[in-house]
Amino acid sequence: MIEPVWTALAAALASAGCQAVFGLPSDDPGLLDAADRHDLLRTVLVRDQRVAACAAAGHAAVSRSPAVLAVTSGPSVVNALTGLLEAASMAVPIVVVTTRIGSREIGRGGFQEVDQEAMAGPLLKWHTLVEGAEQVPWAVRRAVHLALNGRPGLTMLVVAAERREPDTDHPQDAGGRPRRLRSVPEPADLDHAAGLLRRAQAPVVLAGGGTRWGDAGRAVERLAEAVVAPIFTTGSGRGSVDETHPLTMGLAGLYATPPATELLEGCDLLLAVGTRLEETVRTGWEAFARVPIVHVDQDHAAFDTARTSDHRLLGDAELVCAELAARLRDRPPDPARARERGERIGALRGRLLTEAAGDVTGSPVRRALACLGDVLDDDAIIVQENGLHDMWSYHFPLLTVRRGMSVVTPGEQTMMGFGVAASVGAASCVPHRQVVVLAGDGAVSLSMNALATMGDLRLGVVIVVFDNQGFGWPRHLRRLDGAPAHLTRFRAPLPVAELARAFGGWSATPATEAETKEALRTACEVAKTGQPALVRIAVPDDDVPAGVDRVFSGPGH
Ligand SMILES: Cc1ncc(C[n+]2csc(CCOP(=O)(O)OP(=O)(O)O)c2C)c(N)n1
Ligand SMILES: [Mg+2]
Repeated sequence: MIEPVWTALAAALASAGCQAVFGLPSDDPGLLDAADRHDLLRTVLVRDQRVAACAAAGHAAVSRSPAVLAVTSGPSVVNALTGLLEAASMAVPIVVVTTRIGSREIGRGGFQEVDQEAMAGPLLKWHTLVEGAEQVPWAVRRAVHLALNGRPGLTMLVVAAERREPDTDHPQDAGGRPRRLRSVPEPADLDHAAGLLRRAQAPVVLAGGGTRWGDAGRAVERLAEAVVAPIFTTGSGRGSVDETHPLTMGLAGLYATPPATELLEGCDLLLAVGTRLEETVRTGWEAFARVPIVHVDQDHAAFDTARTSDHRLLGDAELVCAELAARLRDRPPDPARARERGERIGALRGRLLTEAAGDVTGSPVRRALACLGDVLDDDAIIVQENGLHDMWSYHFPLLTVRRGMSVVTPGEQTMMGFGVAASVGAASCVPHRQVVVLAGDGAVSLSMNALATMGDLRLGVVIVVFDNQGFGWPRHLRRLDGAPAHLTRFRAPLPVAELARAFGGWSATPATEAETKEALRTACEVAKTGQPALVRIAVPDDDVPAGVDRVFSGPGH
């Protein structure tokens, strides 16, 4: 029998706007069973809680609605922690629902007793104990409200599903579906920022993950047009702006592609929107340390983290950008200077588009990305890892993200094994959209059971595996340090292609450019029929992404 508390939870989560519950069954019939019976909830059954957490993150990143992760006390919740660490770093809204052991067993060595609040605590914005069905509407509402608002993130409900007297004193849910609350700074603060942008000689706009909500990406574009400034994104901001827009220059920092780097180094004012200015953004950007920053974020904790900002605007990315753009349209920057700037940006973007891809014949990864660009749907979902070779995909315009596409990237943790698992969440919730994962063979080794789940759920995901028979990133660092690389080689390389087929999928190992094109085209067709399709690209060690080469191979290394 499903306890009333679980039925109440499923109903409350659905009415709070949650669409999917990720997990795998444990001992008691609980949330998964109740969600399975609920018409408005999709139950996504995986085989590993770590995959469930990444899948929930992938779902939340694409759907922009809070995902639900169902775990239980003990190894179940602990196994989810790595994925939750990444999800917290991505700032995606997830409500974790877990159980608690019986109260008489607490502290007495009870079965699967674990201090889950202490273990998950640093990753959570809030958690509470739920002791009965009557407490559920309030608890779910608050959990979803806090997951969605400010800097989005994780909340946890610990359900003690013991029969006890109903507590009639609990507030019932009367406020409707929780939504993101948006605000704007004081007019004087906006006026000051507009003045700084108007007077800057070489302003740069940087769009972070906070610009992926609402229509913030378009608002960023309009503001950049009014200022006449190039737009860069962070890894998690990618997808908010249309990279075919003439002011976009791809990613900043480690992932910046020359010659766009010249704009970053020549910048005299940085407008940072919805970003915590994480290390990958600051890496390989020398001018960053001294450039004045106007920082826009809806979370005051984002300010003065990696560096002190010069002017802080607390508010919603879309609304703040719209306010600033209106001010700049009313009183535009000096037209001669704006024209000059526009010409320089246009010329650099022209060089970026023609020079960056270069001759791709020596780089199987770049060649595969070039071929992939031809087969991506207008609303494709691209899911990224962060191994050595797949980092090429962070370099615009080797991959160009158009309006309508979505990108799911890991946050600052860059957990190996994130991508394939996250794609399960993306694909299971939007079955009509093309989902393409870019991953290394090491990452795919950690994703075996996610492949199995794709077979279970008939998820037509395209998986591009850059195979160097081992852990290329640590291998690269060892090579630079003159240390032996054998620790990073697999003695028994992963038979990725055979594995995909074993799990009911399709696979190919193309060698030439023509074969790569054909393999990716077929993979996309196969995926449409609900079959996972894996394309294995053999990669040599020296196919090192431009940013890594620039930053990690230069003087001092
Ligand atoms: C869980 C976890 N462990 C270790 C690392 C450190 N790490 C970063 S990339 C990498 C190797 C990834 O190998 P693969 O997916 O094959 O990509 P490659 O670097 O070979 O291109 C490792 C071990 C990590 N990011 N996450
Ligand atoms: Mg590898």
